[in-house]
Amino acid sequence: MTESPPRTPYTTNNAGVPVESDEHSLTVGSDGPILLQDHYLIEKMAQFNRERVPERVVHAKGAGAYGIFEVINDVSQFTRADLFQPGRRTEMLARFSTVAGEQGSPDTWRDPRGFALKFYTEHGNYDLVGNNTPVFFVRDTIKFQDFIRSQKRHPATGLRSNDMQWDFWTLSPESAHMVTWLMGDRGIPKTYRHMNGYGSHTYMWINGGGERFWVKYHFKTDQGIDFLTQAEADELAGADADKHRRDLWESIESGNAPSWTLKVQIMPFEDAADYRFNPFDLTKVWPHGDYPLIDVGRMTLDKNPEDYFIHIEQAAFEPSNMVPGIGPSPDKMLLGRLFSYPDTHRYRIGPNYAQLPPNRARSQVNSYAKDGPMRYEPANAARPYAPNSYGGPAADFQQFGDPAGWAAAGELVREAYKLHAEDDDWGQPGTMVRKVLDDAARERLVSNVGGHLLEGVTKPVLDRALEYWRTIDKDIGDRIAKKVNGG
Ligand code: HDE
Repeated sequence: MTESPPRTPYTTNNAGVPVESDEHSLTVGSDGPILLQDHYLIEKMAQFNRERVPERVVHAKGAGAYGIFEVINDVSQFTRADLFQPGRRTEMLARFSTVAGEQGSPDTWRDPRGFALKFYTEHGNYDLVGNNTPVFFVRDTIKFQDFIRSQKRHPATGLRSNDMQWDFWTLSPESAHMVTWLMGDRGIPKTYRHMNGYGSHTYMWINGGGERFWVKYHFKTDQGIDFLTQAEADELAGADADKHRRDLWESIESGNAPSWTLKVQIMPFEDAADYRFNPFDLTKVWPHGDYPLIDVGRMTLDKNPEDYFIHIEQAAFEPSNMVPGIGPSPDKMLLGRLFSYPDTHRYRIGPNYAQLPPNRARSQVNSYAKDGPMRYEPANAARPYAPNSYGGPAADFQQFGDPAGWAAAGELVREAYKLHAEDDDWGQPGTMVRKVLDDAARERLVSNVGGHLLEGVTKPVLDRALEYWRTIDKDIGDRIAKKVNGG
């Protein structure tokens, strides 16, 4: 054998055994048959065939980065959550995404954007899994799966269908507020850096004295809101399908770290019952005049993932990860999500997903979980059961327990929420169109909706869609009808 020094690094197989060639299969003679004993060739092919995990059933296309959250204002009167205490800096992970598009779909399709955050706090991971909109299309979990299917591909053609989308939306009037957001400028952010993030749901904060408050989260982009017109987005969808992922990566890589300022709205616990809107209805916002924004902190994303698949494709966000000082609310959508996310992670990336690098808590994990595929951290208890007399972990309600939530009573029913004084499906979208949008934004809304309806939306759906918009705002509805009817 030649005495040349060993190459470093040298190629090995998955077991660390040096391989003999990166380029030639083992054969009988240079032109002969390939041999079954070519273990490395077989390993390469078998591994390749198993490289995919199922993509997320929604929010499949996205981008993410690590960063830091730092408190800038004392809100400890409202919550004892560790990450929101004065002076705290907490490492975090963020993932932004579209909703309906598959993994290879364009970043610039019109769609809400996911705004998923994981904070590695002293008391475990706190996950706030929101969108770039403060509201959502439906208000009961049981309709979510139907909603998503109406946004994806027609079962016969395998094509997306505007007719399916408007058929669902016009038969679900609660969608009007979110559809107004979606079809306006916020439906296609210029980049992930130029959009706000919202917790959307109402959550509960609990302070050190056990007092409860209702809270809504607003992450205001420090880059300023900016959007793409439909024409710009259509052009980019062809020119660069990964535009938003590229922008986030390159801005962080060049040291231009994007940041967002977290503000919250706080509602006293007792206000909820008689508030003019149902404060737990995810299709409604709390007007800022009723509950003004309060500064909390700043999140800055300054570190790109070393490996996209490990850190972003396998990232597992779950609204059920709530730490002491933070709890759920009676929002039917939130309560459904508390089940769904861990369920989807167990299916998509396995029962031990919490041990993967992006999901591993940075604080001590003393759970009694053990075994299961791909487990590699030992259960950290001498005995795999509680209670035990061998010093195993024991729950400490005294230190970490929060009030159990809220009072509930009544017969078991399947009904819509009881209406509050100003609850209806058209008031808030109408206010948005008339008071929040300016003339130019209204014009773009008319153009976006008209253009969307002209692509394959047919009677009776088309007639319902025009009525839907006239009910939101008569003038806007008439202008859309004029555009659709060739006016
Ligand atoms: Fe999701 N959602 N969702 N969603 N969602 C998922 O979990 C679900 C909803 C959101 O970057 C899934 O990991 C239900 C609202 C984001 O990894 C799934 C309901 C909001 C992401 C799921 C909703 C969101 C998801 C699929 C109705 C904003 C991507 C993949 C009650 C407040 C997170 C996954 C990431 C992902 C369930 C509605 C945001 C299927 C049942 C409302 C940002 O579990």
